[in-house]
Amino acid sequence: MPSPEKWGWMRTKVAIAGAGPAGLLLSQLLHLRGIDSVVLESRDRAYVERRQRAGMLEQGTVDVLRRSGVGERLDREGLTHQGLELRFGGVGYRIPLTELTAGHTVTIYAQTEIVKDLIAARLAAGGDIRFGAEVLDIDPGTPSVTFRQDGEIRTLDCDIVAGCDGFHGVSRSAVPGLRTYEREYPFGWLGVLAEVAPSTDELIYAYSERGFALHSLRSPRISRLYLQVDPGDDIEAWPDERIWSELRARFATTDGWELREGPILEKSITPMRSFVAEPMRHDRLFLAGDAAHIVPPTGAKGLNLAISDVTVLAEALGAWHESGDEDLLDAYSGTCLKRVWRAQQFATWMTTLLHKDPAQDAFEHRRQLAYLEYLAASKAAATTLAENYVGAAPTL
Ligand code: FAS
Ligand code: PHB
Repeated sequence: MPSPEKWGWMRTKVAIAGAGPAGLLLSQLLHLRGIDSVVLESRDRAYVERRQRAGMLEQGTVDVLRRSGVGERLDREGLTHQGLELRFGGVGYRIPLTELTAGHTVTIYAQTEIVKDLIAARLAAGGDIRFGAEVLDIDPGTPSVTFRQDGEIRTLDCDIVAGCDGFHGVSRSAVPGLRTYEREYPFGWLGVLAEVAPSTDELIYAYSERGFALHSLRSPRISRLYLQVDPGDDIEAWPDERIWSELRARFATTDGWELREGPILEKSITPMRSFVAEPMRHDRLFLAGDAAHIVPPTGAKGLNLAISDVTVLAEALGAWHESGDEDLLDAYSGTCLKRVWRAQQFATWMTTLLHKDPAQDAFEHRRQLAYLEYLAASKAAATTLAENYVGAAPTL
C-alpha cells in the first residue's frame, strides 16, 4: 500500500514556510523541544546558502544561536566588537558600545554562515527540509499548506503554520484584514563583498555631502561595504572602479586614513523600506521575520528581529505542546510588535540621520551634522544609540 505521501498528502506538527534564518532556527528550536516540523523552501540549497545579506548580530542573537547548538563555528569565526565609528566632516568618532551598555558586545558573522550552520544541524538530526518546494497557499483554519514540488501539487496538514517566507512570500496574504504600515526611502544600498583585508577593526558609518557609506567586515580577508545609491540605479552603472572611488571619497579623513581595495566578489543594489504588518498571527498561522516586518539595514536589525520572533514563537509553542496552555501563543503578536517598533524607530532614525536625502536642503544637511556632533560629544546621546544598536533598549 503506497504511503499517504505518495498520494501527495503529508502531516506534521508545525509546517514552516521558508528556509531563511527565521524558518531554520524555528525548526531547530522546536526539534530541541521534541516538536516535529517540516520546512518548505522554494529555492535550492546552494542558492539559500550563498545569498548575501546581514552580518551584524546582537548579543541576544548570539546567545540564542549558542543555546540552539549552532554556536561552535560562530564562536570560532565570528568577530566580536565593543564599539563602532561615526565618521563625518573628515573625522572619525568612536561610540564605545560595550562601555555604554554594561558589557554588551556585537558580533560580525554572516547570515550565509548562520543558514549553513542551521541546515547542517537540522539535516544531521534527521530534520525535514524540502528545497524546491514552493508554498502556493496556506489555510490558517484547518490548518494546512499547499505546495508544489517536482511539478506536483501536494498538501501538508499540521497543527500550526509558521510563515517565515520573507517579504515576498505568500504567508502574509493568508491573514485577512491585515493592518500595514509602510515607508519607502529615496535611496538604496549598493552592497559589495570584496576580497581584501578590512581597513578597520570596527564598523564605520560615514555621512558626507556625497551620501552614506558603511565599512563592515566578514573575515580577516573579506570586507563588506555599502554605498548609498539611487534605488533606481542599474548595477551595470557601477563598475568596480567607480565603486572604489566613491567609497574613497565618502570615507576620506584629514588624518590620511587609507581604504584598502581589492577584487569585488559580489555586488547588488537593495531598495530601502520600512514595513510592519499587524497582527502577526491569524488563527493557527504565525508570521515571523521579514514576512511580517522590514527595517532599513542601517540599524542592522532585520536578522536580529527574525531571530527574536522565532525565539518567542518557539517558547510559546513549547508551552502549548507541553500543557496545552495557549497564553503565550495568544500574546505572541503583541510581544513581538513591541520589539519590532523599537527597532523600526531606531532603524528609521539611523537611516535619516546618516543618509543624504536628494531633496535635502542646506538646512537639513547642517541639522544632521549638528546631531552627529551631539552624538560624538554627549555620553547621554551616545548611550541612546549604543543601547538600541546592541539590542538592549528597554520597551514598556
Ligand atoms: P528571508 O527572506 O531571509 O527568508 C525567507 C525564505 O522564504 C527565503 O529563503 C525564500 O526563498 C523563501 N520563500 C519565499 N517565498 C516562498 C514560498 N512561496 N514558498 C517557499 N519558500 C519561500 N539585515 C541586517 O540586519 N543587516 C544587513 O546587512 C542586511 N542586509 C540585507 C540585504 C538584503 C539584500 C536584504 C533583502 C535584507 C538584508 N537584511 C539585513 C535583512 C535580512 O537579513 C532579513 O531581515 C532576514 O533575511 C530575514 O530573515 P527571514 O525572515 O528568515 O526571511
Ligand atoms: C553587514 O555587516 O552586512 C551590516 C552591518 C551593519 C549594518 C548593516 C549591514 O548596519
